[in-house]
Amino acid sequence: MKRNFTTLLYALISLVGYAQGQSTIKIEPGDSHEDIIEKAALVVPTANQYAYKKLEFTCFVHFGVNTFTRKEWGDGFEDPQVFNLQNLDTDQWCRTAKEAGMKLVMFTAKHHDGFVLWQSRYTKHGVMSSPFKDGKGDVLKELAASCEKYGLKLGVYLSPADLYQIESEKGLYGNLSEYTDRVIPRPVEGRPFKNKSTFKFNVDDYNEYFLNQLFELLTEYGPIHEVWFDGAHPKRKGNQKYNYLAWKKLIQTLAPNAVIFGKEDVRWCGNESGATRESEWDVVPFDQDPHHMNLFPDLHGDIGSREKLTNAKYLHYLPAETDTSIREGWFYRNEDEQKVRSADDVFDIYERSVGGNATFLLNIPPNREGKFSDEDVSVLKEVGKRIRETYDNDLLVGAKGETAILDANENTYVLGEEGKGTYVITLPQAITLNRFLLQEAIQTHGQRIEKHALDAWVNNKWQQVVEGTTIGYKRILRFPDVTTNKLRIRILEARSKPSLSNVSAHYYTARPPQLAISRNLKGEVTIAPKKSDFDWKTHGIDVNESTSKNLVIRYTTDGKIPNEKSPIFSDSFFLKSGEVKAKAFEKEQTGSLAEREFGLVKKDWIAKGTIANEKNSAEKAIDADVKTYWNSGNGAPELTIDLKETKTIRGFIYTPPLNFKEGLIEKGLIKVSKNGTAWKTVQTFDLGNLINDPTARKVRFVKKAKARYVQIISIRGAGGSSSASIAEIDILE
Ligand code: FUL
Repeated sequence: MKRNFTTLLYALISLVGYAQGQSTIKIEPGDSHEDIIEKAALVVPTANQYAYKKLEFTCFVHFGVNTFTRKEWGDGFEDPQVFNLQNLDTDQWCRTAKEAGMKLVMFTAKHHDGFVLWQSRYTKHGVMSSPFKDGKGDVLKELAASCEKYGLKLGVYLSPADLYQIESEKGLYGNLSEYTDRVIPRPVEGRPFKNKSTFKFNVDDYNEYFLNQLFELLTEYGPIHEVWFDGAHPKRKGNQKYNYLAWKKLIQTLAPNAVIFGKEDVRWCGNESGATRESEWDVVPFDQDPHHMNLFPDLHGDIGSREKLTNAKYLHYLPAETDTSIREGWFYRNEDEQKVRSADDVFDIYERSVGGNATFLLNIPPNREGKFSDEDVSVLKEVGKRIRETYDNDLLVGAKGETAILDANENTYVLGEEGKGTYVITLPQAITLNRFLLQEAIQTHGQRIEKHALDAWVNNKWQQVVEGTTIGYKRILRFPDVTTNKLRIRILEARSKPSLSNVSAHYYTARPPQLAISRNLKGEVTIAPKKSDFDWKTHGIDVNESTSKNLVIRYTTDGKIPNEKSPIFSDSFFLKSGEVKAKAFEKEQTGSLAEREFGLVKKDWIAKGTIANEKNSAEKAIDADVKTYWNSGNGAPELTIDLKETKTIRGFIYTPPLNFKEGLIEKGLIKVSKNGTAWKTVQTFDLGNLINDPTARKVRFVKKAKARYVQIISIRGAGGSSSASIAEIDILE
């Protein structure tokens, strides 16, 4: 009886839900696991979230004092004079973003250093005190105008962490000020607002400052479509709390179409390297009602499978955003050392993120000329071209089957049976495809499909081409070329009745694969196609088998770009130290450049340091395996390495552990010695954003040093950690 009643109730909820956009559903005491899964199938995005999902590909722009100081994280002590911007071409940013197929620009109006890039009334630490247009410039204003000109939406990143407000004498961050009723915006003489709304909140000084600035950003730069709250904090002070519920009230009133990142509208995907989940669920379990929550912890790993929903108190629609940078690091540093992702790489992330039910936010950091650099521009143009050539051309045009999924209309859909559905598509003539795109009717039915497969009619029988898990807003299946005149989609597992709204077939002209360069402990270098490019080959197909027999890999070790005359890589070779560059050549095509710098061979080195346990011993820092790491535990956070011979060294590469967040060396010191007793300090170093972006960091010495012994000492661990950890240390000759 209960079953029938609940079914009826859900049918009702579902009807009401569809009409109202039920993006959060409460779990009632007594709801069984089955009931929870049925409820999960009813959670739909809000209108703002749905519009946001449709943006698909968006542009992050990190710009500020760090662009000029060449640092990853500023410290709040920057003199505004360093922001010596002579030229600014926001039209070029927007033109490029548009050509790449991006739909929104997300701008760092204030990063963690606290320097503001608009004419704020509430601080002097920003463009108003810089040489840029004699203190009259407003980067956000110019960007907003360019966005309008190119038909792009605008988003603002306002960092809650604010080192200027932490470090400066009269800084407001964590100043222990009283919570009192305050009117937002606080009037400033001679600078009236056109927008006359006011708000009253019971907040402290820093929250008031933050709200005043949000008010400026949301009312004076045209419609804002996304507000980005970064969870990263280089430092905290005075137990400063954030009154997010007040911030939200302001945003929802002043920018009613905006989604809020890092809170209850959009979530961080969990990494900054462009990694994507195999199953990206939009319906996430919560212990409390997310609409009343102030703090939103980052979510990692599996977050939405049936198992994860078991103990939910609330089910909430919370889509993922995949953010990564086109360059190493988030801010522009230089042209020669800071590597830029290839078009192959960006296109691959595009297919995995947009085609994996996430929104792709790619960072393009403008240079000190106020422009996107040429290399970044050419990569973006190429990516845009590939997206258009591949996805603007639907090979199913003229095909017969369920009209609702072939009509490219997001409002029509087919509803399957409970947990399954099979759809056959017949083509007027044979096509060759290697991409298949599927979309669920998430607007009305939410995300339901858990497993699906694509079959092709080949040699008079159905053959499974590929199998996938979740779909959601969009899934792009990638597989080797298949030629057929009949396709079949099978929904194999779903929560409730699956509802597909759109499918299309595409052909991507394969390029030579991206390459990965590695070196073992003995110094032997291997160059091979990068595995991640061959995701689809995890379905039983071997990488090397599928790589064309015509593929030739050529490489150099002299810094030159490999060409048709460079040596062919056939077997591993020994490299004492230096840089390897490689390219794949296949028929007339040349692949993208792979490059990697190696330090001295570490085979004979000896490393010493205190340890927390045997698993994380000192030699793990020099074993040429980034998956293992040294951790000092409670002992001194320092590691001493005996290179076994005296060398002239010019820097080092620090690789932090990937999945261990203790002891990441944010500020450190390097000492050298010729005999192991008399030590000389070479220099200190500062590395930012290690917790969220635990990638290898290169530190060049200002002056070369002679050393047989090298000591790395941690002065400050990320997040206040007192130990030191190293996955790998490489010493550059
Ligand atoms: C991180 C920040 O610390 C980085 O600097 C960058 O802004 C990135 C998008 O988020 O957490």
